Formats: sequence, C-alpha cells, structure tokens
Amino acid sequence: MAEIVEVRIPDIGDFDAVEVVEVLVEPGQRVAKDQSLITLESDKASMEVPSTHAGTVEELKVKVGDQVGQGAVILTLAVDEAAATEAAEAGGAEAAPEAGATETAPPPAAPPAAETPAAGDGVYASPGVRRLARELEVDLDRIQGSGRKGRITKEDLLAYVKTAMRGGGALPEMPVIDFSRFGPVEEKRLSRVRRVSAQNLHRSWLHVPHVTQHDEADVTELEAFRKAHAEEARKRGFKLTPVAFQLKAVAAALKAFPEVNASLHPSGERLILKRYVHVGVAVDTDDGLVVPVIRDVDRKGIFQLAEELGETSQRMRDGQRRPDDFQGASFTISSLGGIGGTSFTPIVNAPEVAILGVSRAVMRPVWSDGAFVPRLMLPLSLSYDHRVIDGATAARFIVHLSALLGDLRRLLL
Ligand code: CAO
Repeated sequence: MAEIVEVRIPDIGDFDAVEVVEVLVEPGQRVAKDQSLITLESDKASMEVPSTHAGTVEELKVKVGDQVGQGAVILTLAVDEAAATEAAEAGGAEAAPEAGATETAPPPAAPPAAETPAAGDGVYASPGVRRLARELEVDLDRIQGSGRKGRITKEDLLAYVKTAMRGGGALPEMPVIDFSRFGPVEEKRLSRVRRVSAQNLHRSWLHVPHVTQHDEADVTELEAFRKAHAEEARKRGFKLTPVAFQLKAVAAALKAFPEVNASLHPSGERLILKRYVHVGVAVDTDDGLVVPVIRDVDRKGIFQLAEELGETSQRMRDGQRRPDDFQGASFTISSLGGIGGTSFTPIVNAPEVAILGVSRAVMRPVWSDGAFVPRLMLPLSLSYDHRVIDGATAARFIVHLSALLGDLRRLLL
C-alpha cells in the first residue's frame, strides 16, 4: 500500500516568506524524485522546489500567489512502495533536500536555489522566461542578463535568439569530439560554483580589454614584521597571513588612485567612483574558486583583517556561503603566493576594473648602493580594464603599492 508523505519547503536561505509563482504539477500526476513541483520567487531569486520522493500527487496545499516559508507543506504524495522503503531508511518524509544558499562569486550570481538539473540552473530568470527558453531549447547559462542583478529578461532571451539566427556576434563553435575514440575517458559533472565562475570569467574575458602590469615589492621588512607578530596573532586564535598586509596596502593605494576603485557605467560614458573600499579575496575550495568580499578594508586594522580573512575563508571551505558574501567588491586580490609561481595574469572580476595577482615571494640578490644584497621580493601582477585605466595609471598604482608594501610606515602618511 502506498504511503502518504507531505512534501515541504526546504531551507530557502534568508527568506521568511516567498511567493509561489508557478505550480508545476496537479493532483493525480505521477512525479519523479527531484522533479520540480513549484517555483518560488522573491525579489532576489527564483527557485524551483524539487520533490523529495517519487509518487503520485494526492493533494496540493499551495496555490499561485501564496506566501510560503521553510517547512510549509506543498502537497501530499502517495509514495511508490520501493521509494517509501528507501525514504524510511534515509530518515523518513522530513528528509528535505538541502537548498543551501550556494551563491558564488562574482556577482551577478545564482539565486539561493535548490540544486536541480534543470537547464538554466545558476541564473536569474523568471519562470516565464525559463519556460520560453525551454521551448526554444536555449541554454540560459549562455545569456548575459541586463536586468537587476544580472536577471535575464524576455528581451535578453529574444535578442540572444535573434543574434544566433543571424549567425552574428556568436563565437565560432568548438567542434564536438568523442574523446573515447582515443582512449578511456570519464565524465565528471562540474560543481555549480565552477559553472557559475566559468560563466563570469568568460564574460569578463570577452568584455574587458585586459592588460597586465607586473612589478616586485621588496617585502623583507614587512615579512620580518609579520613574523614578529605572528605569535601574538596565533595566541589570539588566528593566522597573520601575508594577504592581510596586502589588503591594507591595496586599500591605501585605491584611496590614492580612485579610478582603480571604480566601475564603468554600462553606457560606457561615465565612471562610477566608489567611496567605499570592499576587496574580494580569491579562496580555493573543493567546489572551486570563490571570491568573498572583505568590507571596509580601509577602516580595519591588519589583525582584524587577518582574523576576518581566516574566518571567512574557513566558512567558504565549509560551504557556509551567503549571497551577500559575494556582493559589492570594488577590487580583487588573488594570491597564489602560498602555492608558488613567479607571475600570472589574473582576469578582472568585472564590473571591477582591476585585480591584483600575488605570486610567491623569493629571496634574491638585489643591487643596492654598489653591492648585491639579499632581499625578499614579492611579485605582483595587476590586470586592468584598459577602457578605464591607462598604462601610466596602472604603472603608477603598482609602483605606489610596491612602495607601501616595501615600507608599511607609508600607510601612515
Ligand atoms: N609568498 C611566499 N609565501 C607566501 C605568500 C607569498 N606571497 N603568501 C603566503 N605565503 C605562505 C604563508 O606565509 C604561509 O606559510 P606558513 O604556513 O609557513 O606560514 C603559507 O604560504 C600559506 O599562506 P596563508 O594560508 O597565510 O595564505 P594563502 O595565500 O594561502 O591564503 C587566504 C590566503 C586568505 C585565502 C587564506 O585564508 C586561505 O584560505 N588559504 C587557503 C589557500 C587559498 O585558498 N589560497 C588562495 C588560492 S586562490 O587565489
């Protein structure tokens, strides 16, 4: 005999009440596990709620227009016998799917949606646009939204289709190759973090004319200072990472060069200068690269920044990410110094206009006052949007930054 279970709204992040904008099933209909049952929409995100079990819909408990929150019953389901046994073993009907807010950087990013294999997962779009995209067999991942927070509007979808039909503006197609012809292969599904960051990186790569300016900072004194205070930080419960010093120096350099702490208006005619200094820091996680934002760097001390960095990067690795972790950065630092390498060319995290890549500091002989002296040199690579920043400004910025890192007392000037 079929068991009746209640399917409920899972954890939907920070929202107390979200509107039901679409009911995708009806009584008597058979549904598969993970099949979308309803669509919820807040002003920030649209999300589909999948079924926790396979079975037949008995009774709908919500309708379009209802406001619902976590735990509200969506419908009752007569669960298939086999599935019921499986569900009982897995902890019963309450075993709701996890719908963690896995927002990833950089914005505009995906809504705090339940992970579903639906096309367009990881994008902002209304259910109507999603439906139209399904009918037209368009992958929403490929479209850049022009709406608020990157939301894909119907016009964006239609413009994309028109361009595709004309064959203009599109990139030449990559050939589809069956690699198994050449040897054994295996397929691995990319995490949502990777898919979203791939899309953002690609968009920046295509839109932003990049130039990378390299320099070296003499961090011999800075490193000695950091080591001298490392123990004190450790006692206070955090690690005094070199990145905290880089953050502080970057904040001072951004104050001195406001056009680097800016975004180009979409019209391309105005620069939006930011009076705040929020800096994104690239953090490597098992899911891929995420870039949480450290706010008001100019107003925080180095100990505070180090502690916040440690706490934030740990939270990123533990998968405890919140949408606002990734919003509002005006500049980004990507440090590969803990790993190695001599220099690299980071991709600007648009709509920011510059990003600092930090490589591994090395001790080497530097010519000074007629003799070679051993100095610890830190390689810096500043990629910038050449539409906004010209070469001279970039060079002045990185020279200024190197000087700050070379002598922290300059931060006081
Ligand atoms: N040159 C030489 N050594 C460096 C260095 C540099 N530029 N930057 C860091 N190091 C050293 C550190 O001194 C540290 O050595 P010890 O363990 O001997 O003290 C080691 O590399 C690891 O450094 P870290 O953890 O302090 O800093 P990080 O650059 O690896 O990471 C941060 C920075 C803030 C993201 C950190 O909180 C974190 O999450 N680390 C994990 C690794 C990571 O995600 N790195 C970012 C990679 S993607 O851009």
